[in-house]
Amino acid sequence: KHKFWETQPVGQFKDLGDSSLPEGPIEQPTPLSEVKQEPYNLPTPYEWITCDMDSDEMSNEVYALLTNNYVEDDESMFRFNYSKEFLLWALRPPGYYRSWHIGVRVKSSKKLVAFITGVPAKIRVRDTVVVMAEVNFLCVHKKLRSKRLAPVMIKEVTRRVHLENIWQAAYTAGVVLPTPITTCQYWHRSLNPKKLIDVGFSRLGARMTMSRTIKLYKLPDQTATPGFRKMEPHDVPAVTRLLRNYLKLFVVAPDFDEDDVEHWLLPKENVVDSYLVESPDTHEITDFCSFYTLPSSILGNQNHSTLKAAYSYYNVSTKTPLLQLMNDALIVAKKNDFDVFNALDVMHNETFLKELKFGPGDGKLHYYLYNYRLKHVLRSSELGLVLL
Ligand code: YNC
Ligand code: MG
Repeated sequence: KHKFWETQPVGQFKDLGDSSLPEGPIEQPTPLSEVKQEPYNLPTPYEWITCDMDSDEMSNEVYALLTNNYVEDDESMFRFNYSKEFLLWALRPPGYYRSWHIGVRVKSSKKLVAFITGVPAKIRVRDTVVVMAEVNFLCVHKKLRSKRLAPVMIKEVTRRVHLENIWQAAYTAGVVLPTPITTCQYWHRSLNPKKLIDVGFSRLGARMTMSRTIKLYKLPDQTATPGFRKMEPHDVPAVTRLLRNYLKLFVVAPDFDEDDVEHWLLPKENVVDSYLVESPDTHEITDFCSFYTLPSSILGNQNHSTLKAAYSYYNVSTKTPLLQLMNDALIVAKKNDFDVFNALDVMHNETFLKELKFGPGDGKLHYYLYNYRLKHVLRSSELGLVLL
């Protein structure tokens, strides 16, 4: 059934429930001299390139490939439209490798037709911190689908990850592959219900009118929590402490240091937003919330071309109830003109989703580890990792 994935060091379906298998790496590292030194072979019309994302021309080509060919919903109504600034942020974290930004071009025309990326990350699994690659943005041009290009792309990124002496990876996909460490669901909170209904993202509920729906999702103009404000550069040490302490609660979570927090969580216009609560009395940083900006192109609608979506990222509550903190996040997202606020049912998100009028989406998101076995499938609430 999975001709490629059956050959890879990943949890296999037949081993599900076999708790005699040990937790940890499936294959041991080999000496770097034994890692294949040449790229994998591509069909003759194509060639590998390393994408220099610092080059405006290159990042524009990547942006165009993904805008036209990346992930769509099952009914092809929406397609992710990661912005160029977002891609530059996602692909150049601390310690990134240029060699992990991999393109495939048509030799004759130089047209970019496929892409895959990795970025390094320290991910803790129970008590063990493992340096991994986070693999993302796998994309094959629509006209080249089902030709088994994806397995070659995956083998090539794996080779280049191995060359850096890194042997594990984390990734997510909407499709079921061998074998998810957990399966999550997206929930959606309408901020602009009229537009969401007009473009077919959501439907009027039974016995609901448009005006009742608009009233249902109305939010206050001002946040409720005293001391709620945007994160600033001087907050990096306090936010790092808060987040590191919180992420201990989960079985799989990133091991963020201050450089990671500065990169991934300091607000970046139209890319990532972070807010925190600074106690008006003690000036202590007690709570934190964040979301990233990922618009979707609306395919074939006369009136609207993009859906502006916020995606819940990392949230920590120690003093402010999580429900109130996230309601404040919804308020600032609405103020900043987002149409919808999305969240996975990871970490403690289940404690606010229903109460804050999020509705369950269709479609699941499966999380995977490469070359690392877990004894049991996790509950989504045991996962402390959000990938982009
Ligand atoms: C997928 N999303 O099962 P089998 S997510 C992984 N992730 O193999 P072909 C996938 N594998 O089942 P197509 C996959 N989708 O026979 C399909 N596959 O063993 C597997 N879509 O290849 C599939 N982006 O080339 C099958 O399929 C084999 O032409 C079939 O290409 C697939 O970024 C794709 O959804 C996804 O652009 C490129 O459909 C194409 O259909 C496409 O014949 C729209 O491939 C965009 C899209 C995927 C977003 C993502 C995470 C990717 C993770 C890849 C795995 C990384 C492993 C770790 C590597 C480093 C290891 C170290 C150390
Ligand atoms: Mg293909």
